[in-house]
Amino acid sequence: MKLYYLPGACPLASHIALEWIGKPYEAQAVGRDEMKQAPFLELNPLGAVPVLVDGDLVLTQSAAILEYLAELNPQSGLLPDTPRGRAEVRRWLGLVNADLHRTFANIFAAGYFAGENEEFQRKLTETSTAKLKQLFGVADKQLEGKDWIAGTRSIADPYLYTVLRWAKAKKVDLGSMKNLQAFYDRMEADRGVQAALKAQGLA
Ligand SMILES: N[C@@H](CCC(=O)N[C@@H](CS)C(=O)NCC(=O)O)C(=O)O
Repeated sequence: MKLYYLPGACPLASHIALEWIGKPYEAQAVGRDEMKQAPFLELNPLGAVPVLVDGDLVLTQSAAILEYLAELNPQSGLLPDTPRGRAEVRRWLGLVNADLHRTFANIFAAGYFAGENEEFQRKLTETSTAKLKQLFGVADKQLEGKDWIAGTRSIADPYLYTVLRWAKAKKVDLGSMKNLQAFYDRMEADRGVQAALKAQGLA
């Protein structure tokens, strides 16, 4: 099984999940230019990571990869065994993948979405930052009295950690969100998280 990644980008979530699962895997860094050219485009026509290759399966999309890894490895406990438990995990995975990650894209690629006009870019970054704070606020509230976003450790946690790293890099002020800060600190202290960060050259 092989995971293609760009250091610090969204595949970090799958990388941490692979560490938590504890079975052998390969991780292959891909450069930004390499992603937009053959042969990588044959793996993912969108020219993006993550890509997970498992035998003849070439899987893209973080949420699909994370669920696949969890379902292949039920002993990991990363996806609960009840419909309600799985729905909870998917709810928080959805918040991270479809809302937080998507909103960060506006900031990372402001020039792409807002065009050359710097004022449009500034406005897009400002409104997206405000939206991120609202979304992180929901996660912070959910974490009150909990160690993990869905109640038990799941595939949603490494993805939440990954976007929290982006919040720090982009100086999104989450200073008042104590539960998220405690979650971030717990994840930083985790051996699997440390191993994935080290493998990506981030620690
Ligand atoms: N919806 C996809 C998004 C994948 C994505 O945006 N990947 C980013 C890294 S976080 C990427 O490869 N960006 C390179 C680019 O689009 O040029 C997912 O959830 O996996």
